[in-house]
Amino acid sequence: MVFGFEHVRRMDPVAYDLAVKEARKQSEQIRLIPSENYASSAVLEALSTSFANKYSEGYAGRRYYEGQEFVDQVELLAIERAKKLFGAEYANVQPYSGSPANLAVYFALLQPGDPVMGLGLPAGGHLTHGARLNFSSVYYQSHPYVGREDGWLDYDQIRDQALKVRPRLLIAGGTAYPRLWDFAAMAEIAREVGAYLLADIAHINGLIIGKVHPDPVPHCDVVSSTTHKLLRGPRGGLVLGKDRALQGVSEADALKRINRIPGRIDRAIIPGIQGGPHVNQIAALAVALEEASRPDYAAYAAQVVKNARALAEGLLDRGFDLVTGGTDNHLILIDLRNKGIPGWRFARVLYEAGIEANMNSVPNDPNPPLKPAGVRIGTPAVTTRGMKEAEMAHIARWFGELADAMSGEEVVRPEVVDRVRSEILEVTGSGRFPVPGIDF
Ligand code: DSN
Repeated sequence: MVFGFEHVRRMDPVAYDLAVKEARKQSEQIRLIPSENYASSAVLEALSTSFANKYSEGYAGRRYYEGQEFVDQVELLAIERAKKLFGAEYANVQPYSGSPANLAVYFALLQPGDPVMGLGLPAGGHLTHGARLNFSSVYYQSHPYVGREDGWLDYDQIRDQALKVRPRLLIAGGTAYPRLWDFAAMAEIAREVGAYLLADIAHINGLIIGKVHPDPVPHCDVVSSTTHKLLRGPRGGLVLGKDRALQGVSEADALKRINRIPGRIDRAIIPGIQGGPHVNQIAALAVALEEASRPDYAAYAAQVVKNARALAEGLLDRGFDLVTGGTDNHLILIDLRNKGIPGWRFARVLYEAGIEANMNSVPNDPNPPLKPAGVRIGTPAVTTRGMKEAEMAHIARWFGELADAMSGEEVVRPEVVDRVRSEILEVTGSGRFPVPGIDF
């Protein structure tokens, strides 16, 4: 049965059936998409509270609608918890998700046409870091940087490019970089060229909370994030950081909040790019932040990294080629060219066997984005289920067996896919690895 869906079942059996199928799938699979996770039952319940019914444009004490006494309190609760957890001087918890959070940063700090440098999409950046067709390259001048041939970032190379481009905004962060970010090095480059520095920590938020990744807050002008992924909150976004003055503002003007980054971020979010915040999402974030402040959260974050390392070692032992040769965080990027298997096809075969991953470009990928050479995997969701190094060894074995059962795009030994699928169902159905909010 699925958490609290009784009313949906009675009112709308069709929607109920789809929700049950999705829950069953999430429970039966090995979920390795590194940006996905399982939110707790408490977070899922908070999403369903009556806060979902309320409009609340504005900020605590400055709203356009009556009836905000509890909304104000729950938003301030989420803000205070976010500030404490990340050691930040301000936080805005209203962004609908990570992309609006980044849009707000651009809107707050830049003028249209300003040059921006973020990690290129094919090199592991995000759409909002300056990708073609995204607002970040349509309305701003995007000069993406890339890593080296082997996938590692080269901070000297980024510096050389920044000295030429002179970006107004430099972005640290990505969606497919398996190593640690050197925020201090990025801050030095930003300072040298007079850029604001944004750290987008959507992928690594939980590792920072768990202190298994360097902390961006002391180094960056702004930090943006999603609130799901490793953090295990609801789908949502967050902007936080130190309370710094805007560049070029006189000492006297810097005393006014609107000449400071927090004031600009607040104004960029509403009225700049959003209307009413999703207060139920903010309430659920408050719950997730409370969960992340508990001692067991640090252990979970550390285990995510241990699991990723164990999985990487198992894959290397089976002849998989990993971008940068391994991982320091929660994700692994596999380049399947040495196996002669297209990444997009391997992702599909993994799925048929019960493993959810996603196809992904690898550095210098000769293939188009919808037929990339790589597969991206990560350990947040399996770690939330309580899996450890022993289970990572099984997963690595399944990857090896499935790759060996293929020749190019073809599955030449379909019985292997069937066997792996039943082994996975045995593990996920054993009751040893429960999924929060789902009880089959
Ligand atoms: N969609 C996210 C990911 O999968 O990395 C990025 O926003």
